[in-house]
Amino acid sequence: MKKRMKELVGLLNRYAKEYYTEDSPSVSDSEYDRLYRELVDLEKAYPDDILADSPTHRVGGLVLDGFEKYQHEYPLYSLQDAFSRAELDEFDHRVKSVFPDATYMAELKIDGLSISLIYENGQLQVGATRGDGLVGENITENVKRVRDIPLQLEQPLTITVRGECYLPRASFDRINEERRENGEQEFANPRNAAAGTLRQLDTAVVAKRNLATFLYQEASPTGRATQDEVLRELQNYGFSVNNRRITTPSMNEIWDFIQIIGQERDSLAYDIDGVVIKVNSLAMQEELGFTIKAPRWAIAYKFPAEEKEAEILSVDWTVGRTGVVTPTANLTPVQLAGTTVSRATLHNVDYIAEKDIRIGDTVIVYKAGDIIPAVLKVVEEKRQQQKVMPIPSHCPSCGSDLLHFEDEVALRCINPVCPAQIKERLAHFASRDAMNISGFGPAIVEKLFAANLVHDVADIYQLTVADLMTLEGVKEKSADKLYQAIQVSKANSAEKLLFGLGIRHVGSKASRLLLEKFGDLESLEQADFEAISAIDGLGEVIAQSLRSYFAKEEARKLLDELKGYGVNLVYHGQKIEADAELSGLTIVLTGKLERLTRNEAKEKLQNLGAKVTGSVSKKTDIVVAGSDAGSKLDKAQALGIRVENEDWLLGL
Ligand code: 0OW
Repeated sequence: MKKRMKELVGLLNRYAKEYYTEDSPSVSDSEYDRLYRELVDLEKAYPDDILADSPTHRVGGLVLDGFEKYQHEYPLYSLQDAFSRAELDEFDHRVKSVFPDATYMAELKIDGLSISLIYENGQLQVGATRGDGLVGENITENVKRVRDIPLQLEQPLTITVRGECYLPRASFDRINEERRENGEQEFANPRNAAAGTLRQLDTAVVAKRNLATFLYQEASPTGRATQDEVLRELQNYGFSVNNRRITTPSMNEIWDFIQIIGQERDSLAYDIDGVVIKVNSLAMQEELGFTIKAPRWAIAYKFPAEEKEAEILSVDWTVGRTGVVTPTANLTPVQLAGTTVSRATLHNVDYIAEKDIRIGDTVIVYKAGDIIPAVLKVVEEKRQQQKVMPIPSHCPSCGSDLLHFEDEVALRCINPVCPAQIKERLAHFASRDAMNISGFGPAIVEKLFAANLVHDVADIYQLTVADLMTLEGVKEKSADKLYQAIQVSKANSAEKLLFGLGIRHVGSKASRLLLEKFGDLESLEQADFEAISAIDGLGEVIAQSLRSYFAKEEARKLLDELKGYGVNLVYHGQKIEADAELSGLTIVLTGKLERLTRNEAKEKLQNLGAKVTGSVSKKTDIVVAGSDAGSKLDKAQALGIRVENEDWLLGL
């Protein structure tokens, strides 16, 4: 029986690949279904013999109750953006000043979401989202239902690969058609639809939607010398790889390619938002290294935003969590970048004054990337007798006087108990990159606040299931789930709590750096201005903002309350000791290491307090040179910089 099952799986996978990727099925649907049913019957009769790459894994629904976190072995980086030829030339100059003979690879920038696929001995083990680049979500069950992702490779390889998962436009239109019919909210664009689908807890939904991928990177060590070879290798492994690409040393040729793609863009079967340009040689990539979030050897040219004319019908003023009051224009609906736009931001009062934007004006609206649409300028020649835009003098939420500080563009409500600000603060606290309390979105916050059940974030932890069930539309099951999500959030690592407090200028990256240094929130609360501003990557603005936040009595009280409810204030990651052996030293790695990977070496040095950079300069304290080290070693010797080898590193 096992033989017949193997035969059927082989046939069915081949036919499916022909059907989904080459659009040239060699059998009829009924023949495919007959073979498929024979396999299902055999798998029912011999469940222990079900093969790992059987197509029956790709259908049917398990309903998960959440996604586990997945710690990436190899970080996923983002890309620096370029919006002009001049910025590409700057990139070209930076690269050619280190490698005059560099050749580039230009690939389409698929507008989907990044996924990471981990295979062991040829078998798909994990599919994960990018998350913040270090920790993503484990979405393996959903990834198995993306038909062009192989469940089993031909060779028993152990590799980690990255690519973009996207929704073809045709499937996007079909799905929105369905959603329109059964009164659901339509997806704004294919990228949101792909993200929404992959984060579905009901995997049967994923199987129904025709998600697809284009792979572009091998993250695990590859024996290949260039990106071009990597793409060919990925194709040989059975992955979908996008073939619209060129390799050339000339930025002129890249620019011509970009123009051609710009013309072809609307006729592609999927959305792209630009062209990714990478140094082709992997050895050169390694030498050029990374900034804190993106490689120095790659850049994304983003196509310019599409623009349309529209009329301003009215303006809404909304209060954000820091009290900033933001103007948003309601427009006559226009089609922009594949979506219907009827609102666009006017940024702030200075922007309105500068451009003299008035209600009734015809304006140019544009949509750049995934920021919300914005009003660019007024079409002067269409102006009639519109009156100047009335600027509110009182907060639309609490009625307090609004202030417009000299050194700020924003209009601000400074009432600390302004309802709109409290609600925004609560929603931010529960958001994904903060305490990640699933189900605790703006709608729930609205109801809790209206019911006088919460006023500050600590109140969240005194809510009972009974409290939650008093909310309109909240039944026992969802009250329970929400209550559990709140309790689970107490165990978060403290950088998520710090970010959730919404202290001005303290974002999620700064929160991680601060907790790495101080280890827990109470030590941070005691830390002085100098200690904070001395942290690499932070500065005086953040230090000042933290000092003034913690100087207030209610901040101290809030921490005590949260601690009293059992909320964790301690960082779970590796704390870097202040007196660590290498603290304050700037170190550069170059050349090939025998026993450590580049990332392991970098992590070891960072955990000892060193700052690891990609290029040698006067500020460099130590260069660690492996075998056949390149120009950086020469530069270090020329500058008389201390040079160490891998043994020194291992001995730390
Ligand atoms: N969206 C894409 C794409 C691509 C990675 C390799 C290391 C850093 C960027 O088509 N073709 N190539 C890369 O190369 N990245 C892409 O997408 C990235 C992933 C995260 C941000 C960008 O969307």
